[in-house]
Amino acid sequence: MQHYSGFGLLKHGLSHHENWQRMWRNPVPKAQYDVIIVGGGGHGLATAYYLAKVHGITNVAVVEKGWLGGGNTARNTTIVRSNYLWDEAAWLYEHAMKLWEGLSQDLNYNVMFSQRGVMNLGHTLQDMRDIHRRVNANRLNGIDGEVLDVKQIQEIVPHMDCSANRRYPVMGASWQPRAGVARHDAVAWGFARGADALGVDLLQQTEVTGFRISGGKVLGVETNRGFIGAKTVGCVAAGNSGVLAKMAGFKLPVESHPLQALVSEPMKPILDTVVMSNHVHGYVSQSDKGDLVIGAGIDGYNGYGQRGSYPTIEHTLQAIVELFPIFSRVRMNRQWGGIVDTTPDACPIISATPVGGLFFNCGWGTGGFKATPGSGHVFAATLAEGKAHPLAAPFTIDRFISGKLIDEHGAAGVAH
Ligand code: FAD
Ligand code: PYC
Repeated sequence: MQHYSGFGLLKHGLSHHENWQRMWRNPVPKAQYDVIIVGGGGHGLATAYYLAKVHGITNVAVVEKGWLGGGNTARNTTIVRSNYLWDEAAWLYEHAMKLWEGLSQDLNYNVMFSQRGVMNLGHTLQDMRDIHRRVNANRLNGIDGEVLDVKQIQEIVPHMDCSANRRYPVMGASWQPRAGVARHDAVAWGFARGADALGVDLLQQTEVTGFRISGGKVLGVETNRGFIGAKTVGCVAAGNSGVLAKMAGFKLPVESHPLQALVSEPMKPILDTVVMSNHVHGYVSQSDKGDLVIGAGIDGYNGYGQRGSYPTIEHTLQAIVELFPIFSRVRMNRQWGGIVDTTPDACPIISATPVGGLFFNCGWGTGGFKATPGSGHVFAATLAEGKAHPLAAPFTIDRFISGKLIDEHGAAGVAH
């Protein structure tokens, strides 16, 4: 790290940020790659990075219609946890958690992973039964988890209203100490820089408009910059996955919905953990800048607009004020939305498809940021080997035919 004197700080503060080195190249697309990744969000960039780093496959392009990390990666509220109920999901998210724990060192880029703990509140007897069950299941899988009583909750979050006379009184919570938040942009930039340094071409402003398929096998992608050939194509396009599948001639069991978030004006530090409530239905943390970062569930209708409806904003803020009456006069600064791709069992799809050489990694819905390194890691292995990584194997599209669903609606944290 560079240290500046007071004068140096002033000089750099007033400079015009000239002659900064680019973090990655701006290459012209090659005619042919070994692997094309469609979608330059965190998952796509992580996939490219691990393809190059772990599997030595460097003739790779990431094709992004906008700018790197500008989709859900830039729009999410950065909660990272691994406290899922069923073994298959818990193993996948815990794999990601272990990668998070070494990610800044691995990328040599500070992703500001802050393990400040995540609390999931219970407001009814059934909530508490579910919490006990999930924490027990987590512990059996070696994942940290505790059940907190009201007194323990108040010690961690003294400003939350835990009085017994609330409409939905807080009765307890699950608590994952290793969970927390990370800096979303830095995650995309760190993976992008790492992938570029290993030879991956990052192609921005390059939109996939179709697939060239012959004899049931993918030959490459049609784009607004022309055809680009590849032996293998991996689609990691979140809310646009259904659109891409349609281009390839099949249907995915995903629905795209708006998911909104809000940030308040910055305040002095008041909340140093993450609080989520499925039941009252809102969640809140405080960013390093001081804003309250707030969200809830999806808007109920399907759509590709990156915004959302007013009733969801009102409902979300009602929930936060129900939990934290002390925040009732805090002003909201910004609101935005992303497009999330939800599946019937609230679990992702990491899978081969009916088209040879074409794979999809999607369906992360409202909760894929936390999986970013793990998703990229197992998808890279899946693309490199041409068959599912063991941790990805339960998440193929076949489960919607066989019925072997992994229902994680309870652990999803926000409704969808
Ligand atoms: P994206 O970042 O969306 O990347 C997909 C990319 O594909 C986009 O950049 C898009 O432009 C590109 N693309 C699409 N179509 C094409 C095409 N035809 N050609 C080329 N490129 C294309 N998850 C959590 O774990 N914790 C949270 O706290 C959390 N909060 C959230 C809050 C909000 C408001 C939202 C919207 C989401 C939240 N999520 C959260 C979910 C999380 O953001 C996503 O699951 C995750 O970021 C998905 O990453 P991705 O890289 O797959 O998608
Ligand atoms: O999956 O933990 C989560 C989450 C929080 C906010 C949105 N998704």
